[in-house]
Amino acid sequence: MLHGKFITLEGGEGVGKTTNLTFIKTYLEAHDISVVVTREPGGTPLAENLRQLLLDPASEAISEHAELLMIFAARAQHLKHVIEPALARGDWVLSDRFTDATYAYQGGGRNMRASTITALENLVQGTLRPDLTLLLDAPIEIGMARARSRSTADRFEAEKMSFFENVRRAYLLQAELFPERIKIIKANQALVDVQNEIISSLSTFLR
Ligand code: T5A
Repeated sequence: MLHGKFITLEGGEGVGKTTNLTFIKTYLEAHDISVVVTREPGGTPLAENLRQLLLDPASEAISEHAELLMIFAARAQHLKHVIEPALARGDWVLSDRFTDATYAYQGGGRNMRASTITALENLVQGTLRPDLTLLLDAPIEIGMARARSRSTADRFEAEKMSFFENVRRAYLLQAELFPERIKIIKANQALVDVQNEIISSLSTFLR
């Protein structure tokens, strides 16, 4: 039995996921909720090693299937060693990205079939899905400019703008398919306004 709630934060490059993670944790803790903050790809030593390989622009050309399987291999470790034990304890889990990112990047960006991703999702996750997903959405130029002002491009950030347009479209499609779970937050506004929208979604969820 999983007693905690599973919240994921999603969106394209530089939309403010990492910035808002601490804010959400603090908000939940103020409501007496114990929160485990984590991220994908990553969250365990093995999964963080896979993350490094996936993001390193110096990695050999990674085939689309290899990329997809590395992401789900990292996710399988993350679920078994971090997410499921935390939820079983009754903690809430707050993850910077999860499987919606796979539908967006590998599905939208790399044009892989949704049915292939769904098959791996069912294999690795069983019936586990996030309880709430906050999708930070902004025009891609805004997110890319923010991401580039902060660090050099990783293997994904080095993709063409059309890749990120497809990623954004695929995220918005996920939100259309799962309107009860995925709440869109407008990320192209001042941080305080972004955070007010986040609070509004969280307080509805808590009720
Ligand atoms: N990936 C991941 C897949 O392909 N498939 C998968 O299944 C998964 C799980 C992971 C990469 O892996 C890929 C997708 C990714 O390319 P990542 O580091 O998790 O990489 O993702 P990034 O999007 O690259 O993370 P970033 O840190 O670049 O973006 P964030 O976290 O969205 O943005 P953040 O919070 O760091 O903010 C960026 C800058 O903008 C400022 C911040 O201060 C910061 O400087 N900022 C704002 N400025 C003005 N107004 C606001 N409202 C602002 N909000 C933030």
